[in-house]
Amino acid sequence: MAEHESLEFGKADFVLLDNVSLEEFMANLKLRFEKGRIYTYIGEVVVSVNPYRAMNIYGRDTIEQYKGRELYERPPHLFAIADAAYKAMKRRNKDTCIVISGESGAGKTEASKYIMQYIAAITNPGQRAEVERVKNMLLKSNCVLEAFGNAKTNRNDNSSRFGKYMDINFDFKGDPIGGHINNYLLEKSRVIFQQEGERSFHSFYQMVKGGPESLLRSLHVSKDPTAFNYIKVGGHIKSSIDDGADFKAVADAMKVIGFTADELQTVYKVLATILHLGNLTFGVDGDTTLIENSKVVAVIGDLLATKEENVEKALLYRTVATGRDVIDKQHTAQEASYGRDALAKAMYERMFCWIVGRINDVIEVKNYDAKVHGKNTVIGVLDIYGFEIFQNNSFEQFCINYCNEKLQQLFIQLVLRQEQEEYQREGIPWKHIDFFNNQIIVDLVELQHKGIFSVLDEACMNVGKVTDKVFLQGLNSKYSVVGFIDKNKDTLFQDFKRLLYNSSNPVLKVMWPEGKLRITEVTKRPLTAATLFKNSMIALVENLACKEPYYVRCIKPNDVKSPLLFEHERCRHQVEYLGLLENVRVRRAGFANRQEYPRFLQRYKMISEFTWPNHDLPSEKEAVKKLLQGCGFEQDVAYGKTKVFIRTPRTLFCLEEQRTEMVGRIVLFLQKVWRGTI
Ligand code: AD9
Ligand code: MG
Repeated sequence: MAEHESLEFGKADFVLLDNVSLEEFMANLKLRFEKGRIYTYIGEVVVSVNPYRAMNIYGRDTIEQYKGRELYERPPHLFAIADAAYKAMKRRNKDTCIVISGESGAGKTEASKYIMQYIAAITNPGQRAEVERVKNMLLKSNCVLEAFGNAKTNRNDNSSRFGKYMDINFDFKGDPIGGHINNYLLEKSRVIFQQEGERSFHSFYQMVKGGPESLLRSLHVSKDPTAFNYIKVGGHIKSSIDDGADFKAVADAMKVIGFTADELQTVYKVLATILHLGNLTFGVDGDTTLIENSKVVAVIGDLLATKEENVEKALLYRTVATGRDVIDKQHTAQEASYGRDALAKAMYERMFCWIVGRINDVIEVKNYDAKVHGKNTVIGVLDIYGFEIFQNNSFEQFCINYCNEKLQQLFIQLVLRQEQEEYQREGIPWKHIDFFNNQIIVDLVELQHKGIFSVLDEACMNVGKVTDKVFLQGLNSKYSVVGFIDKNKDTLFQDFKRLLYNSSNPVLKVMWPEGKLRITEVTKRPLTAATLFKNSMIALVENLACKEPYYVRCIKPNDVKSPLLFEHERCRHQVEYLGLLENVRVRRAGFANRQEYPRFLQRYKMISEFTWPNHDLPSEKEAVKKLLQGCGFEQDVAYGKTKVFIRTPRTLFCLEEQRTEMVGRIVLFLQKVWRGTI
């Protein structure tokens, strides 16, 4: 018996529940988790519970089981949905996307990697070298992006601190020919500060722990991470990760992707510069602000390939334009510290974006001629930072959680829309189901003039007059607003940009093109961080909305990373805010199952004398009708244009049971024939 027919493991699809109640839903989720069945469907949506242990379900043999199969033919799996997205793209020439959501630590990033591995494994049967190259790059990029964009948080030892949307492009044969990565708002404040128990980005510890002696010596970096203020704030330098081994893996991956030796060196120099910046301290002597440990400045000058005095000047002075005059204004010690931190954050963020850009350079589709080869189609995979609430929540959490609300909104719209469209297309009447619509939350954040982002932007425009406190009066939320205004304004003095642009290291220079602007040419009011983020989210959602979406909804079973513990309350909460129960209801309100006529017939034709072994009816639709009438299911089904719709799961069960029985009989019969007893 197939796994999804056995009750021992619970219901493989939540639409098969006898009653759609929260209790039954939770009981099924728990039972399956405890039986090691971490995936369950809601129709075509995969619900996944993080197993927190290595599962033997991602190997080559499993891949083979799912290749080319329909969703319901095998136990629920990420591979099945990856295959569905792939088939839809290939068969119908449609762009599809796989949206992976869930809170921090729920398993999104792992899921996205398994999905990519699956797609890589089932494509390019002809072993074309160029396709193999592209696949290799796509897979290798994960390890690099995680090194620079992930960090240990109190929620997840390998938490994505940026949002990632990756397009994989396919040619007319269905083989990957390239891709493109969009990254969203890196949490750069982590470069200078981490909460208790957290770490900065992996890349720093990897270099300090795994970098060869000669490299570290040239960077003036000791092997002891506690020597650097910026990366020891969280107090937890150790993690479950082997930083030393990862250093080598990342360096190798970067080389394979095509980063040159100079580029790699520059990356290390930027990391080292940031570490040294964090150790700089400022003091005052009378009216003069000074750097207390000037040796560090010399090291930074060396690393940035610029003169020591230029570094010092950029740290202590700011060029300001007053009318037609340009003067050097000295910072206070506090301003200088602010500038130093801003520089460290900006250098890291800029390098991260540059790394993404370099990866894009090598994976981008080149010279694809649609006229010759047909449409170039796309599967998008979205893996964002999950919803998170910490002891202290700041601007970053606000943006991250807004992003999650925005995606939930898309889910609501698309799941409803898809159902409606399917029924309309197939000519079947549709009954409306209510959802909790989180549009009000999204509006609260992003609405023009009234939304929180607008209030924040307004606060930022009124330089001097409005402080974080005033902003809070207008906002009155439970977020800690400390730093909201600074983070939103995201100022980096032009002096620093010029410093980096003028470096004689060409790789560094490339990262800072705007450094060539003179102070009088600099835009006075650049777009704020919140506005940029909001715009990128709106663009992302528009992009996803025009593709055929597939969903993976990840659930985190407990807060202690245990493979055994299913914390009921924590899980219930996630089931509720992901709207999973409503999802089941929508799916059931109409028809729990639908299948195209030919497929249906192929699977069940042995249970009816009218269709076994062949039918003589004018169409497959007519044959399916005759079959279902014969079995007495007429009341429970509807006939669409291309698909048969089955209302209750029980009918499907009965069909499956009859099929199993018939298959058994047929096998027995054949055995007898072979043995010559008939
Ligand atoms: V965040 O929003 O980026 O903070 P994610 O991405 O949802 O978060 P992630 O995929 O990083 O979570 O999973 C967290 C950890 O759970 C992993 O490092 C693994 O240790 C563990 N995990 C997740 N999925 C699986 C799995 N399918 N099999 C085994 C898993 N372990
Ligand atoms: Mg992640």
